[in-house]
Amino acid sequence: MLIKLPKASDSKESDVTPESFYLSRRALLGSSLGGLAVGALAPWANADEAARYADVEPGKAPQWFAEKLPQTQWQAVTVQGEAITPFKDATHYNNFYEFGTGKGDPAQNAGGMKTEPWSVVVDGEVSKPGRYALEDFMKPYQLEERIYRLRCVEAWSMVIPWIGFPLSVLLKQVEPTSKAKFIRFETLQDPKVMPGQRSGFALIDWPYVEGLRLDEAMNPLAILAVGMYGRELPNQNGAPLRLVVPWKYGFKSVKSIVRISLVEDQPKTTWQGIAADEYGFYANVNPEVDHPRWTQARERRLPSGLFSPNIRETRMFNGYEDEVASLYSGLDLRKNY
Ligand SMILES: Nc1nc2c(c(=O)[nH]1)N[C@H]1C(S)=C(S)[C@@H](COP(=O)(O)O)O[C@H]1N2
Ligand SMILES: [Mo]
Repeated sequence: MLIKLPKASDSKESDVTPESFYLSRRALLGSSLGGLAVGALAPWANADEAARYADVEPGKAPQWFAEKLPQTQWQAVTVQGEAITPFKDATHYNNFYEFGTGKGDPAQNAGGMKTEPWSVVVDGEVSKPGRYALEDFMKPYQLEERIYRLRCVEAWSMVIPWIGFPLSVLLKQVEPTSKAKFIRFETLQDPKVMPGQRSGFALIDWPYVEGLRLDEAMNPLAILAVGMYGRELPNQNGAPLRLVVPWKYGFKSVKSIVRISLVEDQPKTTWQGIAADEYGFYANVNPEVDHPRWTQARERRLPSGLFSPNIRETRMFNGYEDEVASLYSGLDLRKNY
């Protein structure tokens, strides 16, 4: 199923500048995918690219993922003329407070989180609630690659090739009742493996919770991701299942999900609990509404250094205005930040 998206995010394969490419790496590392033949290689994955984009570390994909990957629809959505962030940056500059507050902490500490077996609960206002082993949960879904901008509220950004499926497909399947108005997500809570949950970091009331309005969740850009860079998600990026909503600040894209609930009332989210005047429920990327302590008009695109800070103008809805602006017609985006 190819989702038809208008101009801004619809593009030709040649529009993506694959700075640090990964697909061809899969050709070299077929064995890392459980010895299965890797099909559906993009036509531009030639030997030159294989040499240039060799920075993706292979992972240990669970069987269900290795079996699904060859049927993935590659580049179902891309960005135009912007380089994909190198794998190393996307996996070593993270926010995942369960594993510490430093950008390098998740890469260092998340290895101990066991993602197999994993179960997901779907409950609340749905006709078909359930508790699923992840491999069963994933059975109905066809994987797609979505290359999206990720804009953190801290004014840095990346371009990440996710692998996942539209949240709307899950929603249609579980059949929200007429009372369901919002969707609420919960991250794993396990102080044994998550040092951030046992340290005195009492600012956060665990587990990490995020939510969307139901119509936002139904937007074709909202996905649940299980992979990135042609492989499964690394733990520090929210394995084995995370949300990705590219038009919102990164903190909405909750990681390592164990529970998905359809609810009547707007969920109380983690960042609202920390500082409601700084982090709102909507959290739409908006260059015209500054954070109380810094401007949101610009962002540092990673990789970014002292001598090449790589500053860009931040775009309304992170560049996805054509696709999502209609969700907010009549809503005061200054009040509903
Ligand atoms: N459970 C959980 N999810 C989370 C976070 C977190 O601390 N805990 N951080 C959020 C923030 S602030 C950002 S910017 C993104 C970062 O995703 P990435 O590390 O995969 O780039 O994850 C979001 N999801
Ligand atoms: Mo963030």
